[in-house]
Amino acid sequence: MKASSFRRIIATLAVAVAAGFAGAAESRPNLLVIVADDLGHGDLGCYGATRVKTPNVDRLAAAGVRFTAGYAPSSTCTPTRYSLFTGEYAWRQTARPTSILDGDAPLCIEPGRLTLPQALKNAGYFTGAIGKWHLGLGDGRTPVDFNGRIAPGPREIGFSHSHIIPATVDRVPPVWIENDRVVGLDPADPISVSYQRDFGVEPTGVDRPDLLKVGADRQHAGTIVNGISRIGFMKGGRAARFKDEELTSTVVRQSVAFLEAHRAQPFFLYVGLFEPHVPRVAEPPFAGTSEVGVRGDVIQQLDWATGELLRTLDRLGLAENTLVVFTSDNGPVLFDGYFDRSREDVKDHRPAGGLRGWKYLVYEGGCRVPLIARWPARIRPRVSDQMFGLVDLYATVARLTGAKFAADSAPDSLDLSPVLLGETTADLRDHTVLHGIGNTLSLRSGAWKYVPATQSGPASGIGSGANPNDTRFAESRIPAPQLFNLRADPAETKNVIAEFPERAAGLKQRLDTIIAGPGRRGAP
Ligand code: NG6
Ligand code: CA
Repeated sequence: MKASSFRRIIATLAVAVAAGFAGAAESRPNLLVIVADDLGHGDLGCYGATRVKTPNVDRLAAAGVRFTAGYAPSSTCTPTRYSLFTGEYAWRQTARPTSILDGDAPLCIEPGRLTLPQALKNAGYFTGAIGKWHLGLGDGRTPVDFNGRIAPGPREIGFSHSHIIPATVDRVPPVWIENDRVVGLDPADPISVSYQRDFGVEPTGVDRPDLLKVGADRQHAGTIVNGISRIGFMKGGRAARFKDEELTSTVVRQSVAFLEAHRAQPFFLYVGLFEPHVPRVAEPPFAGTSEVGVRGDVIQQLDWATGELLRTLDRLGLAENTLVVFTSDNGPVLFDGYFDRSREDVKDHRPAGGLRGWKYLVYEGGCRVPLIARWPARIRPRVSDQMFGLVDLYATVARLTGAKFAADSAPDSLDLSPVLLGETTADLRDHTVLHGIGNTLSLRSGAWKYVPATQSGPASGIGSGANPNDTRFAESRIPAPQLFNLRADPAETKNVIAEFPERAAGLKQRLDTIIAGPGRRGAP
């Protein structure tokens, strides 16, 4: 062997050994997971948007891996976030409802379960959840007591610290909960909540539309808080009610404080941003700043919030070894109950980036979401077309952090760390199941997508009070099965099932097997 080759081998070994040591000791990354709400595949500059400016998220993407085939396992919030934290498809779990939850619904993740936050906590991480929760609170045996201790909640599934809103901004009660207590509650003015009946003491969108900042449909015409009628009814808790115009600043302030407080130990911070979900209310500096109306304004606000978190990591010297994941819980929607002109103002901006369908649906527009991961220490900047599911974050992070979890505790989660780190160009996830309202499921496998017919329509899963005949949900009724070739037809325009009946039958069988199976780490 020539001396130069020998030297090269020795040098390579030295690098490998050094990397091995780093892997064992200080390379355990911090984890910051930012989940936007209803942000579409085409809503960011780095995914092609031009009328909405998102320089901060774009910079994040340029310094990390940007996935073009990132998937939310469901086209609505609760089931997606359930999967993110458990590594299990939400539809597998039938003991607890995981459809779009109301503000007084019970916790949908079993307390004590080895969730992603719990596994990281066990591994010595400080864990926090800030912003949108929407996974339920309380045990369901007694109604949630918003005036007392609210448990089980984030803490019982592994978050040491939390500062959350219970469900969606458009649902009562519009309050912050820190750990297990409503923030700023006056005991002399207790909160009552009902999704069935109006207490008759506070104005609603039905009887006092003159008080509204923005008009709403019947489902969103419950109790008026801060000039916005919500889903559901409440009374009391006046001092604790949030102002929509301050929500994002609060998330930023709380998140910055969390990062400052826990900079010295490994941490996992989950940040649930509210934009661009309804009701869309821009904080004053962002109002009127985009070319496409209020929905664009609040996306630009979300970009600012993301930038503040990234700047904090820089300031604290944490950026290099923090894995930042930025994504969305489901696809976009323009009209979702409030007449805020998002539909009228959209111009040629394409929230779903040209994909078919929207939030609520099993088509690509409902589930394919922006997904960006930055970890300067280990991830090489690039764009990846490999599939990556939000359900895979659990096993992937467990591998990267050394957190222990039992395989059966995250049955649908694949360790995609080689994909994340760019060590392979193979599609380690070669299929994914997608869930929509009405408990519809579809299967993407390689280039193909199979969409079964639905029997029932969207009777379940849209939350209380929703009108199943709403045109938004029309496409969730699928009269005959469909097959698409996403490589040739990414927008799912051409049902080719008549040309490829055997392929469709194969996919149907595979979907049935996955549904029937217990879920495994790996393909069934
Ligand atoms: C729906 C609401 C919608 C939104 C959604 C949850 C109606 C008609 N629509 O039921 O406004 O709150 O639930 O969105 O009630 S999600 O992103 O949290 O899943
Ligand atoms: Ca959502």
